[in-house]
Formats: sequence, structure tokens, C-alpha cells
Amino acid sequence: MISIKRQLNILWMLLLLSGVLYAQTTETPDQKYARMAWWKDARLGLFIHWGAYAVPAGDYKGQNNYGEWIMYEAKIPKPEYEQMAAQLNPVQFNAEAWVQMAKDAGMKYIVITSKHHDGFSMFHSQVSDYDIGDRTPFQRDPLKELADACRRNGLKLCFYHSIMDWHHPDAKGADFPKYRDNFLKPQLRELLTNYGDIGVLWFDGEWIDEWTEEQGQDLYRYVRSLQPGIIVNNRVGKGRNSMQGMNKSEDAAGDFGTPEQEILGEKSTSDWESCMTMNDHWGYNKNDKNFKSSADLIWNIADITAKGGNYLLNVGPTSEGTFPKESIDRLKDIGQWTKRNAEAIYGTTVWEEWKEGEDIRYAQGKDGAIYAFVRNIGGNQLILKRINPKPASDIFVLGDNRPLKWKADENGVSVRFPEKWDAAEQPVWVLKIKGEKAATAEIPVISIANLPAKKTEAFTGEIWVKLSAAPGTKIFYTTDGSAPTTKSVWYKKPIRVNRSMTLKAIAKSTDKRSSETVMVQLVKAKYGVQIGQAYASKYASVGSLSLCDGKRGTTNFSDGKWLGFEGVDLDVTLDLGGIKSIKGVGLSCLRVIPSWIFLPVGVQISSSTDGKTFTIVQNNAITATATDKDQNAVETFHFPTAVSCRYVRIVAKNQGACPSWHPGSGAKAWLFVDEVWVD
Ligand code: FHN
Repeated sequence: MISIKRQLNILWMLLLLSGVLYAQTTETPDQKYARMAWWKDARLGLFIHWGAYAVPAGDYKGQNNYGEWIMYEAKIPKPEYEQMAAQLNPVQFNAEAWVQMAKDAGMKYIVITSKHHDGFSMFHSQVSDYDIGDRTPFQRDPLKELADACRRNGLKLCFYHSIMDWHHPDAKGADFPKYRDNFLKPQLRELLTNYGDIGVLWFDGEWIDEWTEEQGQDLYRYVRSLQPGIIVNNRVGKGRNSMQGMNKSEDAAGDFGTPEQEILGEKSTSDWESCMTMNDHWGYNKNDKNFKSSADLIWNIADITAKGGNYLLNVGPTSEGTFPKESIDRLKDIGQWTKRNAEAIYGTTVWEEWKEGEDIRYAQGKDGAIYAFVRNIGGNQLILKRINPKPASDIFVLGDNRPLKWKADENGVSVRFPEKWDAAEQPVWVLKIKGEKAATAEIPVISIANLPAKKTEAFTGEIWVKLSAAPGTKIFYTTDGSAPTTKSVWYKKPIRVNRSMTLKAIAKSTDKRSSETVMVQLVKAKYGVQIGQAYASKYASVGSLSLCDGKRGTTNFSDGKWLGFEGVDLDVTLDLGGIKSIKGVGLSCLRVIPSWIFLPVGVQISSSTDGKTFTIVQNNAITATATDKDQNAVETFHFPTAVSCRYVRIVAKNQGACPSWHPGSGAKAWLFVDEVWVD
């Protein structure tokens, strides 16, 4: 009797031979699985973007927001950029120290730029003299030193290599095949024959017109012919779906998907790796201090693990050959956490119930244990819905050998942590549970005006909130933010809401455990708001009412509290609900020059009693013209305005276009507004 697996392999070979199935190589699924095994178990890798661009470190001609694209974005002439490259002399470079930091962080492989789009090779190439060995005082080969250090420490060395090349004269137009055959491929041969076993070839820059899927398939085979065991990402061809990174079709070239600066929204059994910066730049920018917190980076590891992916986290080293301190600190924090929770991270696989709300993720161990990654635990009790522990089994929190007290009832598994336990001591806790999926009721739906509510809803006056769930289920809810149980208020009719609150609800059916909790933040806004100009959907906060919800935005423009207007003015009318005597009008705006966000250049205020005829009461020019030295800031403006009216119209004039000194010169300028109010 031939096993199913063997039957599949035979079928696969027949399809292949018949030409029905076009594969990159004659590799069976089993063989591919074996080749990818180390990478799947590895989970975490360190991405390193290191090149000539570290010399300017983000600055050029008064601009300070560049990264590894500086040559292109700042239109630096080749000779001038070559001069920059010639200054690269990383005398503090210590391969052993870099590899140790990656290893201590729990990373199992390093992907370093052998050549980025600028065409400058970070290894001593014989194919080119535009490299660190020939053009700089640094006569060593950093990739050779890294290869040796990785071998000594049991890490896999991998290369990021750009197909796009801004420096090579043939890498454009009709001569591209000459570049491909006489430069790109010979350099790859050097990289795959002179540096030992290479784990992954991470291609990039495949989006250029000169590149095609066919060339990608050929390059894949070429690379695999040099090192048959190597793994190649899906940017070798043209198959990826933009920054979402997964292949658009089954037979696209490459072994894994490459979401960039994002994590898949759902679990996936395909091979994928999310690559992400720690701050806002891949290459070193000495001005960029906008680093993600260690807690957020650690939660990304939990989220990616639950979804079955790998995490390739980036560091941009300096031209001296050192890691920025902020990166070192985060690698240390990650290392402490991965060390404590290793068994939940490495070699685990996707569990069918991989998520529970926004703060719980699950993964399955090879021994069948289920790991629950949990953040934001209030107090020392936790309720898990999606799992049923085996009766009388122990639940442990990794890193602590004391079994936790727990009991399961119709509302879930309530787990109690030890008395003197400090929830804040770890950004993410991991529980090890022997159990199986629990049957839970369907999550109820919260609706406002017959539309499903978003996570946050602003309103004026009062609204009616409806809760609905599957037939035969009861719904229980709370309005004080506490976790609802079957002892909470039983929902029987729409809820009248006339104040801000956090509404949470669960559903319960007779034969199942109560559902996961659904939540909506209801925020009462002070006035009715009529927007005259469309804000961008990407920066839409909770809609126009967010201008009056009292929730202040921060200088992190993507904090979800800003309305962003691209190239157009803010034109908003507040309905005070009746004739009021007002004394002043205020608004808060954001300035983040590197992100093309400018303050308004003027504010006009007009009033009306009927909402139809308006009289201008204030015309204020805000004269401070933007300069590239302006720091990120939330600026609040207040205009004394003594008038009696029901409607107040505020028009804040957008700068219109980025100024000539700005990298976005001439492009639409953004106006970000958060709060408008009258007093
Ligand atoms: O253009 C590159 C960018 O410089 C960086 O290397 C990232 C990292 O994956 N990839 C491209 C942008 O998608």
C-alpha cells in the first residue's frame, strides 16, 4: 500500500513531467520541506542594511530624512556619491560582536546587504571595483568576517542582493541583459562560492521594468545550481503582491513571501517572513529616533509566530561599523524575552484558534502543548476562551515552574497568577497549556444606526446601540470596561447612550462556552461637525467627530487620532446645538516636516445663526513659514472670537505644496488636524 505522501509525490512528478506543473526545479514537496526546515524553525532573523549610504547618515544639503535611497531621492550625481562611498571606513566593525548581538537576541540567521540599489558592493568583488575593498580605506571584507563569525556561532549568513542597480551603466534599458549576465550573475557566483554555505538569497529591487518573471525563474535556478540547499525569497521574480509580499500565483519564483513593514492579517500555512525596521529607516539615519518600543517588537514576534511566519528585524549600522544604541537596547530586551519563551517561539506551528481578541495569540508545540501569548493583563487574573485545558492538567507561565491556579466554567478558563506577581514585568507572558480547542458561541455584533460599529465611534447628543448574535444565544454586556460574563446585564433591547463609555459584550448559547468579548469605545463629541473637504481615508481617525472628541493626537501622525488633509484645507462647521455666546475658537494641528505635514498658513473663522449665511469674524495669517529645522510638534492655535451664534465655520488653509527646499518639493502638502473647539 503506497502512502498518501508517496502518492502525492508520484502525482507531482507526473504533473511536472507532463509540463502541466511548471516548477522552478525538479524538487519534490518533501525535498523542499527538508530544505526549508531550518528556516521555518528559526523564526527570527536580523536584517542589516549597511552600505555607502551610512556615510551621509540621512543628511544631504539641509535635508535630514534620507536613508538608503539617498542617492536617488537627493539626486546625488554618481561622482559625488562615489566620493561618499570612498569615505566608508568602518574601523569599529566587529563581526563577532554583531553576530553575538543577533544570537543573544534569539536570532538564528542574518541577512545583510551585499549590494543595495546604489550598486556599491559591501564585499571585495573581483567582478567590480565599485566595492568596499577597492574604493575605501577599509581593506577588509566585512562579509567574509561575518561568514566566519556566523559559522563559529551557529548562525546562518544570508545575503540581500538588489537586482536594481543605480550605478552600473548597463543596468538600465536595452543593455540590461549585459548587466544581468556579465555583472549580476557573476557577483552572485562570487557570493555563493567564496563565503561558504549561504542560508538565503534575499533579492530585492525586482520591480524594475527590465526584470521579468522568466528572468526570475532563471535566476532562481542559477542560484540553486550554485548552492542547491539555499533558500530564495519571492523577490527573485515578479510574483509578489506589493508590500503585502505574498505570491500572487502558486508558480511564482521564490520559496517564501516577503511582507514588508507589515504582518499578515491572518494565519498562513505558506512560508512567509515579515521584514521590518525598528525606526523609520532601513539604512542608518542619525536623526531618526522614532524607534518602536521593545514591547511592540516582542508582540510582533508573538503575532507572527501565531500566524506561522518569520520575523526579519532590521538594524542600520553606522559608517563606523557600530549598531545604534537604540537598536542594541531593543535586541537585548528581545533576547531576554526569547530566552525565557524559546519553546513557544521556535519550531512551533499554527494552531487553528490562533487568536483571541487583540491581546491573545496561540501557537502549537510539537508535543501538542498550546502556548498562549498574552499582553495587557490587568491584575493577576486572565480569562481564556478559545482553549479547554485537560482536566486536572497544569498550566504554567514560561520561565516559572509554579503551576497556576485555574478553573473552567461557561465563561472560559480563568487563570490566577501568584499573589506577588507583577504583570508589568514582561511585555508579553506565555502560558503553556495542555488542552484543546473550546466550542465557543459566536461573537455578538455591535451596531449603531444598523451599521456594524468600528472599534471607536464618536457621536453627539445620544445614540442607540443594538447588540445581535446567533439565534438561540443570550447576550450579556458591560458599560464600565469590565469583562462581561453571564452574570453581567442581559441584553434585551437597544441601549440608549448619551455619554462616552466602553461597551463590551459576549454571547452565550446553552451548548457552548460564552464567546470572545467584542468591544466598542463610544466617545461623545461636544458638537455636531460638518466637514467641507474630504480627509484622507488613511488618516481618518474616527471620522469627522474626532475633531471634537477631546482625544488629543501625538506627534506620531499614525496614532489614529488625526484627520489628514492632502493638499486641501480643513473646512469644518461646528453645530453648537443652539445660539451660544462664544469667546474664542481653538484648533490643534501637527507639524512633521520630514513626513510632509505642515501647519496651516492661515485660519478664517466665520459664524452663523442659521447655518446658511455666514459672517467672517476672524482672518488670521499664521506667518511662521516652515523650515526643515522645524521639529515635530502638535501646535495649538487659539483665536479670541466674541460672537453669539449657533454655527462656527473654521477654514484652516493648507500650505498647498511642499516648499522648494523639501524632498517632496512641489508635491501636495499634508494638513493634520485633531481638535477644534469653541469656548
Ligand atoms: O527599496 C528597498 C528598501 O531600500 C529596503 O531594502 C526594503 C527592505 O526590504 N526593500 C525595498 C523597499 O520595498
